[in-house]
Amino acid sequence: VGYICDFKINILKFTLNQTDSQSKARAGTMVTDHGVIETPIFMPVGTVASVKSVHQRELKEDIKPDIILGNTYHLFLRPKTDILKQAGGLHKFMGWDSNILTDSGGYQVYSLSANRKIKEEGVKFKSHIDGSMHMFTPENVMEIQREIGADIIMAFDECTPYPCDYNYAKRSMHMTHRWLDRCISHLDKVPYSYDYSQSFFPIVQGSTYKDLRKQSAEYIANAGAEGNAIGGLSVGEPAEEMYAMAEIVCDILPEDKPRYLMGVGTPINILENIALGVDMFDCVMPTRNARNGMLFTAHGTINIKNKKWEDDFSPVDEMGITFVDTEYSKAYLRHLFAANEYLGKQIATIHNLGFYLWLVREARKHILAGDFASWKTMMVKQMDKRL
Ligand code: PRF
Repeated sequence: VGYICDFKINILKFTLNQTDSQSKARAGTMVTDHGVIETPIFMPVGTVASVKSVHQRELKEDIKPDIILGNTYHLFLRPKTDILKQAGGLHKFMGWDSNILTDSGGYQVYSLSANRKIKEEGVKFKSHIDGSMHMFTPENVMEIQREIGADIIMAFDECTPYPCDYNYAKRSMHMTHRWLDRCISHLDKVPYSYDYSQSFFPIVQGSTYKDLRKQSAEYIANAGAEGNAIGGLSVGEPAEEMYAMAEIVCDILPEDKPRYLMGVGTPINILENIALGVDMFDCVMPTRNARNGMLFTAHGTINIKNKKWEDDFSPVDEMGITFVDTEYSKAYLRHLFAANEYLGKQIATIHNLGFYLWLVREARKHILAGDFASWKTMMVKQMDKRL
């Protein structure tokens, strides 16, 4: 009693508000030093300190995600860690004062860089920007993520490709586990770079093998981290296999910690995985597909470049989740894409992110109301269409 505490709290607070009785869906609340995150949540991807084609103001006021994602791999190469440090961290650099999570580079280094060499020590890789050579290790990736300064930072892992033979998947999983131990022991030695705390999430691997997934989930659960992630899925395997793996893993990961399924997915994938007990998602799909003219709606997907929209003056989306849905017509948006105007990509991105955030907020409402399972079944059927 009477202590004046001027340091920030070093634990991610996660409260389960409701668990669904007819599925394994959960509604929760996380609290970090940058605010509250209501789950289930979708995190828009802001790879290079920018959610592509959306102003931070539109993100904050119209799309309203409680958290966005950045990538260690990209930020390390450009603008480089030193610039982020001089700026006072990623939040200040990009003008985003809400939550940020950074991925560790444990995926981007495999998908983007040429000539990568994976060894026990770490991964040597060639920059996709200027061809320069670099090395990521569990230790330096923890240091880099401290300096970038996200609220949630990720373990350094190897995301196996699909398909992946059993022996490779097993060896890789064990290496990811050894890398996790190195991440954890190194984190203890590296203080926070800024005046707020960071939470650390380890990542389950194990490809599409049930026994490996179980083993990995047990190992990761044992680490006792503040939240846990599932990696190595949505890499080309059939959706049913992804769901089967997510279910095995969710059943083992601790109930009282948030669960993050990395790089997933379509609106349908998200609802199905929420039903299995996943709380957090990220994916480039709403932003990347928007830039190609693909819109997600509650009634299916639209290719706005299609000639059929040429003289359709109805609103972009009758639901009107964000301002772009009601202020512009499909014909106008189609015209912007036909003319290759920047504004087309901006409108489509705001629409798609608005829809994804609406979807997870609706899921939460239905979990709290107790009718999530039937709502999910209805929505999955309704969204599985091309308009
Ligand atoms: N590991 C990391 N990031 C990721 C993945 C992973 O396995 C995936 C897999 N879908 C997306 N992002 N570190």
